[in-house]
Amino acid sequence: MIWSKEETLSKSEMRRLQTTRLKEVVERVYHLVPFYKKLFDKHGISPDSVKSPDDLQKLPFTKKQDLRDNYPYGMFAVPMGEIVRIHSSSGTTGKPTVVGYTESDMNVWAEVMARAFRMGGVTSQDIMQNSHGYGLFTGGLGFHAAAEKMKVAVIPSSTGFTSRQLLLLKDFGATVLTATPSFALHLAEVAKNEGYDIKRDFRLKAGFFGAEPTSIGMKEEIAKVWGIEYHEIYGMSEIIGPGVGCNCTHTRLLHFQEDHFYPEIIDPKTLEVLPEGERGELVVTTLTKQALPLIRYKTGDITSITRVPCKCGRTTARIESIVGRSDDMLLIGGVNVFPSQIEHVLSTIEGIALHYQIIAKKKGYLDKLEIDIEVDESIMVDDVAKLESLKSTISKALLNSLYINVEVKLVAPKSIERSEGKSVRVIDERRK
Ligand code: DLL
Repeated sequence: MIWSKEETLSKSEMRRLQTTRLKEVVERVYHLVPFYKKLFDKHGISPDSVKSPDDLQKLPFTKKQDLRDNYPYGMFAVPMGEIVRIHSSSGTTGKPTVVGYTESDMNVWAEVMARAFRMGGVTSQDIMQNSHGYGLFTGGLGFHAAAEKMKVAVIPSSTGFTSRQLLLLKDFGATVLTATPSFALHLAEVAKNEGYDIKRDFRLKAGFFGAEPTSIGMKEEIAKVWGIEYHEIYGMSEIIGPGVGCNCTHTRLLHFQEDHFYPEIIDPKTLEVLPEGERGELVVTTLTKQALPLIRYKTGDITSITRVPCKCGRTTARIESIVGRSDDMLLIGGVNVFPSQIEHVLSTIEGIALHYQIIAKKKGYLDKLEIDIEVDESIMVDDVAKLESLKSTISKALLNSLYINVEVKLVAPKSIERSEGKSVRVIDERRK
């Protein structure tokens, strides 16, 4: 079941639509957003020199810092009277990034989310428990508004209150769960501890998870414990929120809603556009956004793109799951390490739980990586020989796959703090 005809356009039809929309957005930003007028003038670019997506490469990038410099509303292209919703993302430093939506933007958002829901077979017969945080984070209200528009009964349970969430999940009979992957795993863990029989007590058939890089192992674990079809959903507030990409049942790659968001993959160092299939930083130009149109927005997310058609019949470009953020990447003694690579290795090892914390430190002049990992409850914490052998297995597996020595510390079950929203897996003590 495919939600809209734009998902099945031929390459030339898609290109024509993107070209028309691109020309419009470039004109709009030049005339309506002083930041873009100044930027284009500085680079000697006139809006009418952009005639197709091939010309995008002439245009400069927009960075998160530009939004911060124009805090809060300086990048908006419409008067406040047309804004119907404001969200923001907290970021790690300084001021939040503020994003706004017109009514038309809200419709686009609901449309791309509806496409995603349809990829997971969601219909108006479903009941969706939305365990994303409600508030400035786009996860809560983004899922909520789209579900309502599709006439899906939505339970706005938000995050936290895990025992109560489980009670609702069971008694209200949700068939679809949406949450961050780490919260979905935490819910399953608490369900087991509280004596629920997951297969018998719950009616879930599918789940939509995203907002944080997640290894294949962790996705499989979530699908298995809940007995559901796992759908990954991608997005970011600046582009619209969740719904920019999602995988259908035929692929792990995420269908990218390229009639609304034009994707490019660039080399994060040289900033050159990379050929299809090569991994680099995702850059997005919004093609239909009214309130906050962005030209060549550097997302910081590392992925690759393919235009090979999918078996499901959708023709949209697909991206691989986000490997990590370029600013999340740890440089350990000159070796690039993404937390998701570490998680992938951990997910292949028996005897540990997927709850861990990565700590980067300096020892003298050298970088050191430490990982604290919870042992599985089945392991006796006083079985020293077993623990030593487990530690050695983990260190060897990490060395083989990442080419770095990692100091592994096994910690007691449930000793690492659980997250209700996006998990913080990495502490980089070198930044202090
Ligand atoms: O996280 C929107 C969202 C909500 C997506 C719920 C999916 C589900 P922000 O808070 O602005 O928006 O954070 C955006 O989160 O640049 C990525 O680094 C990361 N991210 C989002 N989806 C994924 C994903 C929401 N599927 C930032 N895999 C993005 C990995 C993701 N990382």
